[in-house]
Amino acid sequence: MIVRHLKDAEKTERRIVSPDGNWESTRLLLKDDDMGFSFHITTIYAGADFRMHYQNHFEAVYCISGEGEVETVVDGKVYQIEPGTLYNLNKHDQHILRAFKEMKMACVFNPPLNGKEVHNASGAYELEAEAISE
Ligand code: 9YT
Repeated sequence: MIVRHLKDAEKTERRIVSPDGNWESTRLLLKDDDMGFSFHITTIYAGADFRMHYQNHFEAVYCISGEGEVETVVDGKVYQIEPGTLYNLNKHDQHILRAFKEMKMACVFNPPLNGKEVHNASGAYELEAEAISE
C-alpha cells in the first residue's frame, strides 16, 4: 500500500510551482506508482485566467474550495466552479480556467504524469517529462 500526506509531499519535489504564476500542484501519485493515473492537489491562485489544452491526457478536476469558472473554447460555454463541482476533460477539450477566489482542486490524470510537467506553449503536458526522484 502507498500512503502519503499532503503536508509531507509539499516539502519535496512533488510540489511544482508553475512558471506562469497561475498555479501550484503537489503530485501525490505519479506514473512510477503504477496506479494507471496520477493524483494531484492543485491550488489555482486568485485572479488566474489561463488556457490549457491537454492533447495527451484526460483530466478530472474536483473543486474542494474556492470559486471560479471554466470555459470550453470550442463553443464558448462557461461552467461555474464551486466546492463540489467536478469537471472532466473527456474530449481533450481546450479550455480556459478562471479563479475568482483561490481554488483548491483534486486532479486526476490519465495517463499519469511523470512528475515535473508544466504547460508547453499550447497548454499541454508532454508525455516524456522528467520524473521526480523521491
Ligand atoms: C486544474 C488544472 O488543470 N490545473 C493545472 C495544474 C494541473 N492540475 C496539475 O498539473 O496538477
